[in-house]
Amino acid sequence: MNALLIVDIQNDFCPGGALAVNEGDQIVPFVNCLQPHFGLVVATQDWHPRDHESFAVCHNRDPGETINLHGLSQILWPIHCVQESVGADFHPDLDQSKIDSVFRKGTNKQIDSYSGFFDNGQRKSTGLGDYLKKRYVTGVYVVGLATDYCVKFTALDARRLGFRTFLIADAIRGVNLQPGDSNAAIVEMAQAGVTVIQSREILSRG
Ligand code: VGL
Ligand code: ZN
Repeated sequence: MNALLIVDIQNDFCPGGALAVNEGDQIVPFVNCLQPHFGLVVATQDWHPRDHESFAVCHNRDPGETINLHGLSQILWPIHCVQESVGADFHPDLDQSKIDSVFRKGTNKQIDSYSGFFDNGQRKSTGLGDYLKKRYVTGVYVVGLATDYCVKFTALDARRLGFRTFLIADAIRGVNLQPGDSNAAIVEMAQAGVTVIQSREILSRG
């Protein structure tokens, strides 16, 4: 069985949001069209406590700076995706009716979690890997935000866990703190064994 994995399509990552990704909202129609083509649809949701230590304000620093956070390198972000806030909600146009389960991440204030499977220290699992394996998922198709962070680490972990992993390139967008970050992320995923495809390759088959 193949699963569509929708990564962090939340208001704060879309234009107007706290950590807006350029054109982040433009993937929503593609993602909605893709959903009926999958036996299982799962979403991840960045879900931070308001004092999360990935937030620059917690350290009197500016967003974009990098610090050592409890032993891990951490890019500091604007306050985003605070639990129960509108910014943490899924984009209003995202079809949620076909989502079988939502996995929330970034809930421990001491450690960030880009991947939908594990925190950035690979210490704690969200349960997503076991959830997929229990449902006999062998192929994982990744879409969402942002290409150079949560999409990348989710796809790399999916591959590492042994799933056939696909990246739907026209259904992702990146932050690009540095120009070219998203393209570099796609190359890194491809080199790790992730197959890069376009949504029409799915939409054109039954
Ligand atoms: C993300 C930065 C911080 C993402 C989440 O969803 O890619 N990026 N938190
Ligand atoms: Zn976050």
